[in-house]
Amino acid sequence: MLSSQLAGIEFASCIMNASGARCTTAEDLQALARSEAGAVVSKSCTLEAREGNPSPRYVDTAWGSINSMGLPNKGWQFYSQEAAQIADLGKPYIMSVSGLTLEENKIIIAQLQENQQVGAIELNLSCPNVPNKPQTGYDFEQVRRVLDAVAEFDAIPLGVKLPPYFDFVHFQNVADILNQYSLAFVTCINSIGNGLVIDAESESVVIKPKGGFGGLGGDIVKPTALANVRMFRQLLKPEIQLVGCGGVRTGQDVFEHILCGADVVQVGTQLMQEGVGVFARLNAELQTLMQRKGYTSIADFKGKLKTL
Ligand code: RRO
Repeated sequence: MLSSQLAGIEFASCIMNASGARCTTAEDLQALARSEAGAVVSKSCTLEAREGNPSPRYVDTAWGSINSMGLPNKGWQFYSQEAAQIADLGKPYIMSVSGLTLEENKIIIAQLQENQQVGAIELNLSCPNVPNKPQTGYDFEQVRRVLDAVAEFDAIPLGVKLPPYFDFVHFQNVADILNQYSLAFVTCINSIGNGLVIDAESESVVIKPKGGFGGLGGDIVKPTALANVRMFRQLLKPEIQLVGCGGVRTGQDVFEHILCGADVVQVGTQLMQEGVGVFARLNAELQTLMQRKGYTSIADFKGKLKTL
C-alpha cells in the first residue's frame, strides 16, 4: 500500500511531481493526471502570465540539473481553471502559487478560496531565479509578513515550499515562525539556488540567464533535501505535515525521504528526464522495497530513521 494522506486529502500513491517539472501547460497537467502520480502539482503561478527568462534556461547534467526558468507560467486563473479536468480524472490537485509580491500572493490566494477543486495550495517562498527578487525563504521577517497576510484565508489547506537551509540556527528560526501558523504542510526543498555549471571545453556557462547561475536539482541535492526533511520533522509541530522533494531518482530515494519524515514525496529533475512514466516505475520500486522489508504501509517506517 503506497497510499498516503496530506492536508486531509487521500493520495493513492505518496509520489507526485515537484512544481515546475512538466506541469506548465494543459497537456502537461493532463499527462500527469493520467499517470500513476498520486497527485498533480501545478507550475508556480503569478497574477499575470509570464514568459520567463531567455533560453537556454534548463540543462541536464550527469548529476542532476540546473535551471533558471524565471517563473514562466500562464497566470493563476489558467491553473485554477485546470482543476476541473484534473478532478474529472480523479486526481488530487495542489496549486503552487508564487506571487511576485506579498500583495500578489494575497490576491491569488484570496480568489482561489472559492475553487473547491483545488485540494491544497503550495505557497512557493523559494524561487531562486527571478532577477532582482531575493528568495523570501531566506528573509525570515518577510516569511512572517507573508504568512500574516494570508492567514485569514482558510478554506483551502495551505503549505509553504522552502529553500534549503544549511545551519541549525536557521532551521530553528524558520521552524519557530512556521509553528505560529496553522499550516497544513511544508515542502522541502526547492532547488539549491545560484549554483554555477560550466562547460570546460567551450569555457562557458551552460544557461543564459543571470550569467549562468541557477537552481540545482537531482542526485547532488538529495543529502541536503533529506537533512531539511529530517530537521523540520524534528522542529515543526506534529500538525504540520512534510512533503519531501530533492534527488528522487529511485524507489529507494522515496523510501529515504519517508524515513526522514516525509508524508508524500515529489519528483523534479528525474521527471524532466524520464517523463511521466517515472511514477509507475517509482511506485513499483517502492512497493518491492517495502515487500522485501515486510512493510505493508508507509506508516510502518515514516519518520523512523535510526541514529547511532
Ligand atoms: O521558474 C523557476 O525558475 C523556478 C522556480 Br519558480 C522555483 O521555485 N524553483 C526553481 O528551481 N525554478
